[in-house]
Amino acid sequence: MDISIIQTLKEVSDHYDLPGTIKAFTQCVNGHINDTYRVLLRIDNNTEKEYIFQRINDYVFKEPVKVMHNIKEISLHTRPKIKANDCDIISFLDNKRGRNYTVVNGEYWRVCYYVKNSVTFDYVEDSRVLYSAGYAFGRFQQLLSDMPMDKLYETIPDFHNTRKRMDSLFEMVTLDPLGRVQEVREEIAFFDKHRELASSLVELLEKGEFPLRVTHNDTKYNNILMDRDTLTPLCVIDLDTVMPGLTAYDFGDAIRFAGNTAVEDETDLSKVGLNLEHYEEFTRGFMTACKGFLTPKEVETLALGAVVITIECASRFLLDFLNGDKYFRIHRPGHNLDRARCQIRLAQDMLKHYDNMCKIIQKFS
Ligand code: GN1
Ligand code: MG
Repeated sequence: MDISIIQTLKEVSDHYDLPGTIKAFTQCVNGHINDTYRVLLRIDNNTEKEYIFQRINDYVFKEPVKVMHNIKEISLHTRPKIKANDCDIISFLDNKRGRNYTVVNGEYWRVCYYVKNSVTFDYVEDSRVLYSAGYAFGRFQQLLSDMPMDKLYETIPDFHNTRKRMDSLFEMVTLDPLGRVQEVREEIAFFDKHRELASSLVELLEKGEFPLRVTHNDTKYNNILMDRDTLTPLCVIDLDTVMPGLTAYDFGDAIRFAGNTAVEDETDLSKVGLNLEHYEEFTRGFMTACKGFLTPKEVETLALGAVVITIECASRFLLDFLNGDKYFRIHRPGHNLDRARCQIRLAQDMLKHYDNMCKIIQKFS
């Protein structure tokens, strides 16, 4: 184990009034962006307590202080509304200087409690998890539906501006810094064909057809801690990208992940597609929690959100592959290309099922 990381975790912990000393830690590997450690503190001979220590990725988040400001604001807004047994929203501990982040060796760190008896899923068959995930992300939107938008920074400008995402991809194709474009002609043709569709929600927003809302913007269900026994949602995590956005993208990104019949980076594309039963269960949970505040146009564009965000995500993976894998952490050569191909296949399958997707939303609206 890297000795310097132990040293760093100790240094970080010194900035907090924690009740004990570090006894052990493990690295959590499911996120693509930040570095996350589960840290065990020894309090006395009989007591131990677990925390999460996380290093913010400053290649992705150029202004970590603004990210942490947003998280604090969300916490202040939602805290009074959340009752004892409700699904919570993660917040970070204040350090000895009253800040919810700590800088060590020029790196930004934050610390929170480890939520006991919690579990996250990268792939699941149990429909209770789908309902829970839909409910948790719908409720998240509902809790923030009256939050003044001007309290939040746009921490990654144009994060889900799919028109700009398409432009960036085609610019990278022109640059082709590593000569990888020749491998991905078919994939590029897909984006060429769907470039207009990908921009459709951005256009509707520009025309004022639906409102901007405070959204999560990274609604994979592994960003919800669930109760290991009951599978009810305990806590929404990964608030780094909470900022003004579209409900359709939060719904859509969740479907991209939860509705896939395979994992996000499946290489056997015959396994990849939209699971309509999972889609329906997620939608049922989401619409239950969102009752009363979505506009008819927002409801009408939810399914479109799933298609558009899946195309967007595919484009981001492909761009990163062409650019030498600088943004998303990879675990094998070609990993971002595998991810892109999987997302393209999923988007194609969604297009085939599009009418059904819309009907299911109508059923619960
Ligand atoms: C990244 O936090 P993490 O690694 O789960 C990314 C999301 C992508 C997702 C794809 C800040 O999320 O936008 O949808 O990977 N986060 C950021 O799995 O870019
Ligand atoms: Mg994230």
